[in-house]
Amino acid sequence: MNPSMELPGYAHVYSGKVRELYAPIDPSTGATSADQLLLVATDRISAFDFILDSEIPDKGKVLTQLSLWWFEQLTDIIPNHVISTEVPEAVAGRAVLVKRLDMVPVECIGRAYLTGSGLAEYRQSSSVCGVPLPAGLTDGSLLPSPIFTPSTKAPIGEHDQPMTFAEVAAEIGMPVAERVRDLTIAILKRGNEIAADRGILLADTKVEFGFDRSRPDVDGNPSVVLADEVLTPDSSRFWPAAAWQPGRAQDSYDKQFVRDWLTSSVSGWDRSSGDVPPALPDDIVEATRAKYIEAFESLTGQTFA
Ligand code: PZK
Repeated sequence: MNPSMELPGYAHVYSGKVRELYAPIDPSTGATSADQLLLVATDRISAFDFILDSEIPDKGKVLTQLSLWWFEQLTDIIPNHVISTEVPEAVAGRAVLVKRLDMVPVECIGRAYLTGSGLAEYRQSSSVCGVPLPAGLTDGSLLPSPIFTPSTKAPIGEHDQPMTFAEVAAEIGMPVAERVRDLTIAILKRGNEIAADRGILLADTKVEFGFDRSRPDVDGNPSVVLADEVLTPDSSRFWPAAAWQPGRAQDSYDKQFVRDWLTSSVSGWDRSSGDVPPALPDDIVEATRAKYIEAFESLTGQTFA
């Protein structure tokens, strides 16, 4: 897919690493909508912090359909920003028309298992984002209960910095900080309750919230709405449950073939060189596509059409 393709009736507003944001144009005034956005998931894939030259066919469709399914599984926990899946034919299945929100300026991360930057922080301080943890945890350990480990929203290319809960509260106010913390944990818990039966562990997840000014809550404040995509392999670490073994780096459900090939001698790529990774061979692309479809079908019980 073209990184930011022309979509008649829509103005391109932003390019993410693997997704694109558009705003509908009002046909009578020619103005871009102030209350709607079109979120488009491309087939781009990242690995080792690079956007690869190879795309994974249907990845954007699979992740969009998975996210829509999760939104439905979460409606008793929180309303979401989805307005419609009626979108231009060129982006059918991979785009969603959403309500434009005032985004909460914090990355809301929940962790059920310890790995990645959370593990690094734990090894330094026995805590993550100010949350104290028991001794003896290792890479891949199940945490005693899911924790909220927020971070700053850094511009593209820069790295997010961990925040304490007190820092979040100072930025967005204590009532909203408590609300997004509790929601992040509830979403991750519900996700793992559902995924557990289906061979997938959700190690951690990043969720995005926004305020809906048109929808005041019981106290008259703008209500908090779940935005972006939710519980996809791009927003969450998916681990194959059967291979889970704390004490080592876990296999990635979706990207393991990509990582193994890129770091094998046959790829000719040296991760420490700073060079961009080479294009993926067709069999790695196809095996990776099959993993995204397998995750969708295992979780939803539906066939990916
Ligand atoms: C919003 N992003 C991230 C997503 C990208 C970038 N409902 C909303 N209202 C206002 N803003 C956003 C959303 C949502 N979702 C999301 N940035 C702003 C993002 C997809 C593609 F390029």
